[in-house]
Amino acid sequence: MSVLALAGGVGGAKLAEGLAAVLPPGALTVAVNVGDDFEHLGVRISPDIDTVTYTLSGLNNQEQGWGLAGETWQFMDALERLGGETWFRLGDRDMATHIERSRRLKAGETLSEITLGFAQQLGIKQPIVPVSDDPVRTVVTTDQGVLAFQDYFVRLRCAPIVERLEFAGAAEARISPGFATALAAPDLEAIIICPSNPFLSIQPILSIGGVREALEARRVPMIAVSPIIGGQAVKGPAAKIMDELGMTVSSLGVASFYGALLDGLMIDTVDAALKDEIAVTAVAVTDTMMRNANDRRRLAREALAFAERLRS
Ligand code: FO1
Repeated sequence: MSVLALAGGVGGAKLAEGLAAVLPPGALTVAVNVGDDFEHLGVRISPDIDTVTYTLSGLNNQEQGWGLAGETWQFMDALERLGGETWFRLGDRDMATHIERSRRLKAGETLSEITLGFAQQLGIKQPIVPVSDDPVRTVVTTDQGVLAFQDYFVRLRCAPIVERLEFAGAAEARISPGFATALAAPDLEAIIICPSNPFLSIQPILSIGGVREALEARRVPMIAVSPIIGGQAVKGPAAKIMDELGMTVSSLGVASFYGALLDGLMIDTVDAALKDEIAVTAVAVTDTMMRNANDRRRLAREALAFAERLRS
């Protein structure tokens, strides 16, 4: 049996970790957003791929969600002394990832090959694949002008008011080989959209040429876990962006965002009253907060069981 998970940043990586823990090695493919990628200080940085890779290898900084545990910051301190840009925090160990990825890209390797190579080196047993090896860049049009994603998200701390999101290159970008293989797997049993920001992490994936069509042609259930609990995002600016884009800031808004694409939506017990209003075909109500490894495994098992119920 095989399962495909779509993930972006920190929230997505948590459920991906739970799924990786409860599924047999090789049964899970995690397809990761690349819209947050950017060139910075002369290196290529793929934050969502690194967050998923570090999380599945157990090396991630659990409090922060991104970056490595036990990190040191000598490089940042030395860069500061030289007057370099230090708004995007790059730890000393994290820098190895960016330098080695950049070296391999310049040597002609694809992002997929590099990502798989790093995962294998770090002992990860579930394939992690970028959704595309072609450039896709989230561009945020705000009241403070048009911003590259990390300028909006990190440098300006999501303060600007979002007017529009675009995913430059997405229409021309091709689905990556690993993503296409997972989608076409004859033993595929479920597609799970992890509780990542629907706009910043999942929409860039859906915007890639052919992805939405491939998902609509699926023969297995596709479910999403709502990243909004009680009108608040668990982490990050999802609620703020929903509000700025004029959407209902609740699981209702998430359901209407995904529309008919979903077979089921998992919402938190806090939002149980919304269950009957949600137009998605099926709604499961459970504790969707992932506070620790047990929570991540439990939610993963419940998501798989929910998909199983929808399949039969
Ligand atoms: N997020 C921050 O809020 N501040 C940072 O300085 C920062 C640095 C950083 C470095 C490497 C990396 O892989 C992620 C990093 N992130 C940082 C998180 C990143 O901006 C987001 O996780 C994604 O782009 C959105 O999910």
